[in-house]
Amino acid sequence: MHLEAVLRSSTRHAKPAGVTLQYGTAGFRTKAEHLDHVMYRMGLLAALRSKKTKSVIGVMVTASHNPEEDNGVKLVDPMGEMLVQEWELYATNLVNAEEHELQTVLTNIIKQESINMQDESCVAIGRDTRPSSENLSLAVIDGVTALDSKYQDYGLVTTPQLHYIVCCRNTDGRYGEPTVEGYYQKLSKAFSALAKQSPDGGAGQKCLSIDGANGIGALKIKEMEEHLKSMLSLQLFNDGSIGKLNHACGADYVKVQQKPPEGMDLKPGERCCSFDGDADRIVYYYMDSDDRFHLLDGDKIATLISTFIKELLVKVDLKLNMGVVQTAYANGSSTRYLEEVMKVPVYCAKTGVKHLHHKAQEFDIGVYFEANGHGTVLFSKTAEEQIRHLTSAGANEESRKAAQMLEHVISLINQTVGDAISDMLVIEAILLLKGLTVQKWDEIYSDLPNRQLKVTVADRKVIDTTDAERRTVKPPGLQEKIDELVKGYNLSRAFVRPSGTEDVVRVYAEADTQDNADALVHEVCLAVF
Ligand code: 16G
Ligand code: ZN
Repeated sequence: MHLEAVLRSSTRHAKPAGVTLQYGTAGFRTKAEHLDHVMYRMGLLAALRSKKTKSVIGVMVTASHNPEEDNGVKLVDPMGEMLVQEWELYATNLVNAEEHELQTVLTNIIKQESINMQDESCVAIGRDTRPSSENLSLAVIDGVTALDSKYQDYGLVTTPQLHYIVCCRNTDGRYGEPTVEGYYQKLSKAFSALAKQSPDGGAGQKCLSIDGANGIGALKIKEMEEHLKSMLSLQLFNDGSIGKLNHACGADYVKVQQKPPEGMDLKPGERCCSFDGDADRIVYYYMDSDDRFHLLDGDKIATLISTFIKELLVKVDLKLNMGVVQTAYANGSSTRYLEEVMKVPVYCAKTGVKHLHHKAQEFDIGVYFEANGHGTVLFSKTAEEQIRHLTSAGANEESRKAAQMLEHVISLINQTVGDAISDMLVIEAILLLKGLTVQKWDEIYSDLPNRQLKVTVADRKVIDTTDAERRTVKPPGLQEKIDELVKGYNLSRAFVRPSGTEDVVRVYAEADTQDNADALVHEVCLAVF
């Protein structure tokens, strides 16, 4: 075993004694200056995971929508999915081991997983545009090479691009070419094929304004745009040239604040969208002629996409089951619309992509979106095969055409993880094909007014939840209090949950009016103290 080399290099990435972190919902996340040892050790763990799975493993350096001063790291498993849960525990143990314990913790993982250290390994590394990301990714590389593992540094990529690349590398190119260029080609080809089917070939569609959150998404959408040629007219704001990453902009800001980002010139009726800091989330919005802001969040996106797919499924006459997965944050109106009007089964999962992704895998076609704009569509092997078969063997022209459209949607959607660029292209294609304006899309159903706040408490772990985070079981009496408060309003709902990424408790409420939603959320906040 080469652990001597590991320990030697570790002195260059020494862990400050006493610091502890947890591999949370989206990996490790904290102030960038506390992450050097974490990166080094995640490099080690990625190499071990690669040996164990005999596959390429991804390491993404990013803190997504969090402030520019923060950073973080997450591992990507062979098929481009999130790291399996059992290894999250190894990650936490490895990162929290003091220097003198490092060897023991590593040896334990190797033993427990029966890893053959002679096996080959390879790690794919990507990073966002944060000033700290480059050095932190070098620390990852030090960890990877300390275990004699191979690596490929993909440099500046969006999180979903790295997930895509990892999946391609492990499926012999069946998912696509494992490069950023291959990603652009796959997506632009599929988008073009869909756009061509629209009544006027897309000529009538107005320009889309994009808020790039001053991050990696802005950089990459410029590259994507070159591949899209004139098929889609885009105008980019917050491209990183002046503004600070995620500062008063980006998908999270727009969703939580329920207002447009700064740095964007919004004209009434214009279709706009915001990416988050690593481009795995997207939300749409527009201003109406009365200067009122309208948000089309992950729930509206899920509704648009699942309705479109369901209509195509009817045309191809395939009995594939489709389900939509949401979280507790899903607007009550969206759930009602999907279940009652669309007759699509809806499931609620815990917050965090891995939970939604996992649930969505149970269906032939699983559509999952968090209200915050993270989501995608998963097609089972059976679904893909049946659809492909019908592209040539469909009963009639209409069915063949619908099957072809579904096939292009399969190519256009990033099935490994939510992807702002890919989701944007799917949405734009649907709007084109259906001849929908953003206003018409918005009118499909009306959101219940809602508000979310965060409360800082001494220990967020005193709150424990059940029923996909919709009810609390601890501390005693809290749920009864919330139930009582909710009763005071119409069409109301509220829940509290400990954040998985910050040291806070999140509180969400919805009700018939914005005033009532605001009043309810404040009352529930007080009950949490
Ligand atoms: C992470 C999750 C996101 C979730 C958010 C909730 C991934 C890739 N990202 O950003 O899906 O909505 O955490 O944060 O899983 P919270 O627990 O702090 O509310
Ligand atoms: Zn993100």
